[in-house]
Amino acid sequence: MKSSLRLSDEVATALAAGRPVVALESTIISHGLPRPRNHAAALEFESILREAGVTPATIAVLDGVPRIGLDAEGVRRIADEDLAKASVRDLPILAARGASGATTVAATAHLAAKAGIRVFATGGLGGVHRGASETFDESADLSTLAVTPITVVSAGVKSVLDIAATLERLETYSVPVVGLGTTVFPSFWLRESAYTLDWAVDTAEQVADVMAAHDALGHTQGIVVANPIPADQAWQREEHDRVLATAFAEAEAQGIRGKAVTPFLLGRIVELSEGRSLEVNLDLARNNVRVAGRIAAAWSARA
Ligand code: PSU
Ligand code: MN
Repeated sequence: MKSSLRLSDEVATALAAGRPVVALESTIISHGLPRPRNHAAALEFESILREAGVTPATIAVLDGVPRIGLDAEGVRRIADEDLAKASVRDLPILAARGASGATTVAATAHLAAKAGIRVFATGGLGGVHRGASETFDESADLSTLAVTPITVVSAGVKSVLDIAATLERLETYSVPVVGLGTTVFPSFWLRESAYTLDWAVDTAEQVADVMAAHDALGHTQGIVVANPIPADQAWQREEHDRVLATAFAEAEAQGIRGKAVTPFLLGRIVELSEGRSLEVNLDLARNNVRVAGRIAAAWSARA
């Protein structure tokens, strides 16, 4: 059975030398962004890091092997193939069957932490879905961060989720949440939400300080860095509210459930906004990748 992690040479060398490494997820590529932009985005996220002197580690399961750092063929596969959306619980099944999957925030964080990577960039974190008190639909992203020592940079969570409940769960799980330059929790395409955070940090070095203190206390949870999209790149609020309401109503009417909810909503939101949400999604993801690169550099500088 093929089950052990396979690190690319580039990632293994960088980690062994204590150089900065940032993990990148593959579900955002396979299920969160439309083809063919998804392939360009996967390559661009990696090159943003390389240009900053940071090694990218895009993570996916290919033919049963959890891969930490993909070659060009691996990046093409996560963009072009119809891969399963793989959370932590799917990893042993993919491994046992020699199957492939695109890893969610949960599965990416889990595998990255096992490989010794401390910083991870994504677009938006999964969370508690609206109506979860009936459906129990809460992303394993949250329960995984409760037990996974990695710092995740995200633009908050989408307002299709129950943001208040998501923040409550992160509190329950003792996962620190810090806003970068703000105490207003961002909602993915928008800089704001109705919810505030207790703590803001202003620099990547301050995030590294929190990580070091977290370790010194023996804490093993993840840390969430909420990074709002720059104001000039945010989505226009009226269109955002209108499109989300429509997409949400369609998901309800069509009875979309479980792990299909997030990809369905993201896909419909891109269509309903005639691609405008996609540009915002790409901008916020690029911005998170840049910030994660700076945090990884600050972290490796203190080792
Ligand atoms: N949020 C986005 N884009 C995404 C996702 C979340 O803006 O592509 C993906 C991430 O991979 C996240 C997953 O881990 O959706 C959460 O899915 P679920 O709610 O089924 O746990
Ligand atoms: Mn779910």
